[in-house]
Amino acid sequence: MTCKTITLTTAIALAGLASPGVAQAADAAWRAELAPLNAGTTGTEAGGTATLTVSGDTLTIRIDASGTAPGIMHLQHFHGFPEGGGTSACPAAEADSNGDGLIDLIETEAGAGITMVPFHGDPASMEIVMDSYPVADDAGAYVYEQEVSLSALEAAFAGKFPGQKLDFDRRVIFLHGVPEATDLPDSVESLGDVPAHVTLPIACGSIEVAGG
Ligand SMILES: [Cu+2]
Repeated sequence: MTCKTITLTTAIALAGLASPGVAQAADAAWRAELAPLNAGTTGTEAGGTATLTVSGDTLTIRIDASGTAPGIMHLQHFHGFPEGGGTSACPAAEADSNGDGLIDLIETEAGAGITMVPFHGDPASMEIVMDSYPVADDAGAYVYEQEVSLSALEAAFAGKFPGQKLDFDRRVIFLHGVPEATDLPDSVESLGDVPAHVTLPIACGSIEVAGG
């Protein structure tokens, strides 16, 4: 009787170790609550929720956005510091270093770092200028969901930012973009020759490990 009980217990323990389903369910997840930026110019409270979920080699990126300018494409990325181990922060009002009333992309760099991984149709390409970012519907909302190979993204990321790992919980997510007709002062800076209305930050959130 005693012998039989031990055998049964051992069998259950081994089954638990061998079950791939258990390991998959325990994979990692992160979350960011996106709060509005430059709402005085956008005229809306852009924001939403982003989740990053890893299951095996699949990273699923999902962003539920609302309050964004309707009918236009919205660039979205995680930003971070390309060197060192610093943790990015979303900009506060003081980030408006030139005092023009707007926090432009360049003004976010001191606290948040630079554009790192694009959330469009092919994140592992690491190409920032693409036309496959999400387009907001007539109500100013969109849902972006993209699966990407985690190992491919890690390799591409390490190639572009040597010595850096994805380290999601040190990064922030930005949503960008206001209509072309938006009256922006000339002092609003952008990246390269990308127009300022395309890169103007409209929401930001810190990525944090999701509970559970
Ligand atoms: Cu960005």
